[in-house]
Amino acid sequence: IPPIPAVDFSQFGEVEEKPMGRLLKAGATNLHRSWLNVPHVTQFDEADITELEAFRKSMKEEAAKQGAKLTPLPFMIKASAYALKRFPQFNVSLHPDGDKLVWKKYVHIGVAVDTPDGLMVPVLRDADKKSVLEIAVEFADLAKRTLDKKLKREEMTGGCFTISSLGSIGGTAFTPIVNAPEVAILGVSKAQMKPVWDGKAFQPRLMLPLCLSYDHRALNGADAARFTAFLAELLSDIRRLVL
Ligand code: CAO
Repeated sequence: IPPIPAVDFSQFGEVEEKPMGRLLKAGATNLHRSWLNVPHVTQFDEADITELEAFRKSMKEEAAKQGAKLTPLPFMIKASAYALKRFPQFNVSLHPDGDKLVWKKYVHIGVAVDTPDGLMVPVLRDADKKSVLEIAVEFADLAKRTLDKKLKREEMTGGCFTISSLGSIGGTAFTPIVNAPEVAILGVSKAQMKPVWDGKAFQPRLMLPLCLSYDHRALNGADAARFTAFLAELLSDIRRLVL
């Protein structure tokens, strides 16, 4: 790869050099490695979360009493775990020998957390076996300890699939980088009220943008379209999660 030439920026104006922190450097290495190794494609979809949002708001106080912050995220973790069980081809890693896929029988979900020192990805274990409330309580604790720099090493390893939610900040879509050796990552942008045609009239519906980047060596576009459409269906009617 042709290197980016060094530039003396001070010739253009005042500058200051500051060392990159350890976390920022480690993140840069991981992202660069994934970007160079993984042929990325991103599949976009939208979930109608109008009903989910009404339910979430009605449960927020009750969840808070148990120490959980009931944002859309715990529902997305649960729905992703459910979708990974339905589409196990998303719960694999390519074996380094290039001849095999490693199929995982467990469902551990990583969530990107923005910290002042850089990005960290705590891993919530066995998300398929936990309720949304249990996930919300556990993730609140994981996120707090991530920000307090109190995560244990084993709490940052073993992820099968990652969720990167920028929904509380904004944006309509983005293309997350796969957290290799995982083969897919779900990016979530900000839910927006949109006019949706119901066959007779436009209805105001709260639409959540989903952006699924995947490793095209392990998965194809049809897999990704099915997986994302299934996730959207689950989030549109979360009663499906108990089926
Ligand atoms: N659409 C609309 N609103 C959303 C939303 C979405 N997709 N997701 C969250 N919100 C709302 C929440 O409901 C909450 O509002 P209420 O208090 O009214 O319920 C508000 O935004 C703030 O949410 P939050 O940020 O406190 O909590 P979260 O569960 O959404 O996210 C965490 C937690 C840790 C994922 C987040 O703090 C974070 O770090 N995000 C950044 C991740 C990141 O940097 N990814 C990029 C990686 S690639 O460089």
